Amino acid sequence: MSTIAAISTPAGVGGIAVIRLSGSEAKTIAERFVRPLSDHKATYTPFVADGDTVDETMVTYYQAPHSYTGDDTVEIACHGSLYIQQAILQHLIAAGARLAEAGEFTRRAFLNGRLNLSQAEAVADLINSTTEASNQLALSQLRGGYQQKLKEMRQELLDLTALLELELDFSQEDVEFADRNRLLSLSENIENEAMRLVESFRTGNAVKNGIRVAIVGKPNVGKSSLLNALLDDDRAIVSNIPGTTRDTIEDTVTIDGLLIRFIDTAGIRHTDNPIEQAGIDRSMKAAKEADVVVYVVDATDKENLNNPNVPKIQGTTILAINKCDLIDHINTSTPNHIYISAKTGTGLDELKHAIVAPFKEVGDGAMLSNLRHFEAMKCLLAAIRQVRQGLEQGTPSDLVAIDLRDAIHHIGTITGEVTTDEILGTIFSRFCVGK
Ligand SMILES: Nc1nc2c(ncn2[C@@H]2O[C@H](COP(=O)(O)OP(=O)(O)OP(=O)(O)O)[C@@H](O)[C@H]2O)c(=O)[nH]1
Ligand SMILES: [Mg+2]
Repeated sequence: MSTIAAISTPAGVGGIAVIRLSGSEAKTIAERFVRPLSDHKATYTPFVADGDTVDETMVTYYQAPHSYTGDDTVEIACHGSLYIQQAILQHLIAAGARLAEAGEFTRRAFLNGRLNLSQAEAVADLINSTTEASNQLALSQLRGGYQQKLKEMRQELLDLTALLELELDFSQEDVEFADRNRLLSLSENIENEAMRLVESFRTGNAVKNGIRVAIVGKPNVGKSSLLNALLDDDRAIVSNIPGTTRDTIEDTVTIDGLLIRFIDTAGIRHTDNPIEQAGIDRSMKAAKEADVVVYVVDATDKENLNNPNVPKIQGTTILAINKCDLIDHINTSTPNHIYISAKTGTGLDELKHAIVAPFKEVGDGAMLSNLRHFEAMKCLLAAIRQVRQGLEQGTPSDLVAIDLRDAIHHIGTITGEVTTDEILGTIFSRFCVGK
């Protein structure tokens, strides 16, 4: 396998930079420039090329298979000037290494069995995670997450399918090798697990990519004031003229380790103004796409307060009764509400808590956050449902076997037992060069 090299630290000037070299010739190539290396030890050594010292470096050698990639690997820590980084890399390439492609180190780790596919994907998520919660999610996936359970289920399914297929070879005789009850209960277990994971994707995805919170309601209730208060920034224009906000305004903030994207929207009312109407259409769209809708009503507006026109959405809706500083007696029959004042700040902590609460329970790997896994999981769910129904309805075994193979294939694409170049291509293209 060819020896690859890349700068593994971010592009730019830093205190130090790390250049990684991996492949069968890694040690030989490195030792043309540095002092002899010993396994798993860092060597303080000048990096000398053509008689000139390029830099004083710290070089670590990891002998195969005990390295990140599983191949011989050398990591050269040098001073982080752009000149030094580039010079060292170019010397390594002139000496026979090849520039690594995006994700190639991790791809090799996968090919050498150092990581499974979902762990490789988790590494990409880990690198890209920006908040504590998305970091936790990636870490739990790196540790195995829901993979282990799926793997065991797949193995059992494989065994039973083999038995079922064996029966087909004896189709003249009336034999039954595969225990139908076991097969049925296994299919049910897989169906339930797949269903749970498919359902967890909305939450998992929100934790990973940010929770979309739309602030909607009638004009002038204080939506933009609330946005500004939540962001602690003068982001949106506030005025006492109803219909101030025309376009959606978004910004992000971290609450309790979760990335939250707040979306202020145009107040919803009947209007003949086409521009305002376009804004209202956007409000409805934002509400539909949101993970959480904060529906704001004005505490002084008795009618709206008791019959709030809360849009129906998939996610959670929180009713925020704003301007509570203007009333002294609070009274409403509406359930699930929080009293707030965007002006004084009353109730904002409670509101923030209500927004993040459903996303705080990041169980150990219990959540699906990867789009590829989500798509495969939906295919698995469809296939295993067919199997379950087939078994219940006494469908001929050869047809059940086809659905079983289909289900096994889809579990395999998630756990990494089944890979195609296409799958590998999509996964590793998400990495940057040097990882
Ligand atoms: N007393 C009081 N006034 C508030 C509060 N929140 C907002 N206001 C006032 O209510 C008026 C409308 O506020 P906005 O934030 O512009 O309301 P909006 O819902 O964004 O309105 P549109 O963009 O027109 O839909 C402004 O005069 C605010 O100062 C509050 O909590 N208490
Ligand atoms: Mg507004």
